[in-house]
Amino acid sequence: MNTRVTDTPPHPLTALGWNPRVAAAFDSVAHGSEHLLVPGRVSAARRGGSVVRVPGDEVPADHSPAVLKDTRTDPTLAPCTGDWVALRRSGDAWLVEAVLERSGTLVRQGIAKDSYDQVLAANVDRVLICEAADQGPNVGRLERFLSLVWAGGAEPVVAVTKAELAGDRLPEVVELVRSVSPGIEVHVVSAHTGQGLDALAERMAPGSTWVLLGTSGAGKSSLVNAVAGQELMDTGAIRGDKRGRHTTTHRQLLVLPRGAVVLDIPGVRRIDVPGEAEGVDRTFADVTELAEQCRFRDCVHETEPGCAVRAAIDEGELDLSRLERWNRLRRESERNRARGDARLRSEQTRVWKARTKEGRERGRLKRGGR
Ligand SMILES: Nc1nc2c(ncn2[C@@H]2O[C@H](COP(=O)(O)OP(=O)(O)OP(=O)(O)O)[C@@H](O)[C@H]2O)c(=O)[nH]1
Ligand SMILES: [Mg+2]
Ligand SMILES: [Zn+2]
Repeated sequence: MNTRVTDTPPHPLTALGWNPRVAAAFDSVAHGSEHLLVPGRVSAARRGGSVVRVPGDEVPADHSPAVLKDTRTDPTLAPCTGDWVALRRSGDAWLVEAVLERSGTLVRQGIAKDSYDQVLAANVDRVLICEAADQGPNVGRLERFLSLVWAGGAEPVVAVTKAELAGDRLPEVVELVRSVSPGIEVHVVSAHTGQGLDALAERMAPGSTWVLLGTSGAGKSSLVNAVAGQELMDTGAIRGDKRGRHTTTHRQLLVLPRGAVVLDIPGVRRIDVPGEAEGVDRTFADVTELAEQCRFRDCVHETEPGCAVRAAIDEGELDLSRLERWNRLRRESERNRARGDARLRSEQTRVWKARTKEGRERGRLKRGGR
């Protein structure tokens, strides 16, 4: 048998999460371009420019006119943390020429009539939802975060942070968090005492991208730094100089020594439930599973005979308040879906009108009109 093992070195962007899907997306953009393009991953993005990671370096890059034009039409197309982009050199500067197709995004739905969805992070595999042990926990908020994650196509993992601050209440807090996280991994951690950090670091495998989601002050950055520090100490590669420390606190994209990419985005205050019904349904998987066993398909789980949901409540297996929150979030999601649809329709009308106008202009020019 003629088996030849070719030892190809890893792609220089592998450490940043480069994979065949991204490679294909990049190729299709690069082939169609008149410029020489190189791939990079956005660490932090602002209105007109981004900070982009390229092999062995991090560079500031302006957004090209094409990207700015797309952004004006649809703000969700603007580069954001975690995005893969195609860059080109323009004199001394770098330009983001295109944003590559995304997978697994964390999107906050814009609810107001004239507001847009906001992409918080792109190309994410797992979202670590951080809920501080000393402030609740707020189960309603946790359910909203979970709906957002499921709707974006990533997998949620929950971290109860600042564990040591809960004191005797910790078991109760963790129990409450688990009760609203069916089938979801829950980590109990403390950046200050080091509790749970090894177990969490263990889960952050090479090649995967994680983003931390939580309110401001939940302890996201501290956790990232603690996990990174722990890992650095594990591998004995800790750097004592100031630059090493500066890196973990000021960048939003961080590569853990063991290989996972972590996006440390600013805290999120208000979460509107996404219009996709799937987000809410998966969050309440325990309730929806029960609902499937109700005698009537259109059971609203109030007074119907043979209602499996009510039966579970009567037997103390399901909390009445969780059923109420499920109903509330479903209604909200439906409302937001309708609003999103209306916004999309008005957006399409706007684009269509602009096109018609452009067409008329072109026709006029062709006819030699003024
Ligand atoms: N006692 C204790 N305090 C913590 C722990 N983790 C973080 N803190 C403190 O909580 C505060 C907020 O922590 P950050 O890590 O900045 O929170 P954040 O979630 O990144 O906040 P934003 O970046 O504003 O979204 C800081 O004062 C931390 O020192 C912990 O495990 N125990
Ligand atoms: Mg932070
Ligand atoms: Zn029912």
